[in-house]
Amino acid sequence: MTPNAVQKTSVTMLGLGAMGSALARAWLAAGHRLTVWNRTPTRAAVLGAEGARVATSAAEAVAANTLVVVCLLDDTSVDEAMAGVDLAGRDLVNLTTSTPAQARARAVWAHERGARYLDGGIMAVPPMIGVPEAGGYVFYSGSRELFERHRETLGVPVGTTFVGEDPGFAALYDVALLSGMYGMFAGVTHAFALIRGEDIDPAAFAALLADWLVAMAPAVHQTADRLRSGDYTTNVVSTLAMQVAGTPTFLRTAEQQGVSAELLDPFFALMGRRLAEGAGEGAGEEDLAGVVDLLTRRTPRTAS
Ligand code: FVH
Repeated sequence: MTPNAVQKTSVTMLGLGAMGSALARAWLAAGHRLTVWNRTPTRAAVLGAEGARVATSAAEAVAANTLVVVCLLDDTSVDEAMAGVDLAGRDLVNLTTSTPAQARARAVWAHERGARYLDGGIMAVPPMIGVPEAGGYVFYSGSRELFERHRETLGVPVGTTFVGEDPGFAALYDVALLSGMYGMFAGVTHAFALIRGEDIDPAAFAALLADWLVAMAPAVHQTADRLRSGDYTTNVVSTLAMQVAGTPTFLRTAEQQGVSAELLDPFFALMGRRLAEGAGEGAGEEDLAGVVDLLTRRTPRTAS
């Protein structure tokens, strides 16, 4: 290190699964001093051979550095790994996938133990870590001051996006984006099932399907505009009435192809209900934005 070089922040990493190991390697590669701990020691030994200091317990790893990053399987494993560990004065950054309620409870839990807290939701898979051009990032929420203090260090493995001081927001954004992804995967699964038994090249079909999904992606922004303005009917191109009228064609096609419609049925049922219940309010002239409100009204909030 040159005399004027600023010492890079030392990091403690708890959890060396696929994601934790990728994060750890990125900090090591960038020249951060790293202390690691993993429940199964062999995984930590691999990182030790690459230059990390290996702690023999979570408590020892947490004691080593102020900045402690946690990336474990789930919220229960965080409880188990951190049981009895002294967190006083630590800056705890929890990248374990959680529900918003779990993240909020974890923030309270950390504060009660004298730690500052940031929650994170990772929008990347391990091969995207340390590869800026891959476009991965982590949603952060909780203490903005803590985020700003560690923004540079947290940005080493993957991009950072702060989404608010509510510690549950990173988890909420994470789960919301992944829910959109699963909806897309459900449609893709059904589409491939429809052509599965035919003399159609899946690769050629995939090119058409991928292009179609990209062409439809701007509908996400149109939905946002409608939810913001409350105007669900201006400039509607494909009305709900027209789309509901078309659903039997989709269901009959599935039947003719010997494909279960169980992925389509729930969404079609919601579309039909919005049309029926909102008939007096002109729901037939809407597109699909009204279904968002239908879901919101009918889904109870749960505690965790
Ligand atoms: N991998 C992915 O594609 C996704 C991408 C988006 C974000 N997720 C979330 O990241 C968290 C960690 O995921 P991971 O891929 O590292 O998961 P695993 O490779 O299965 O490693 C799990 C680690 O958790 C440790 N662990 C599990 N239970 C306990 C426990 N009771 N006490 C202490 N540690 C525990 C496990 O240890 P070991 O099995 O090696 O002993 C691993 O270190 C996760 O929230 C994803 O949703 C990843």
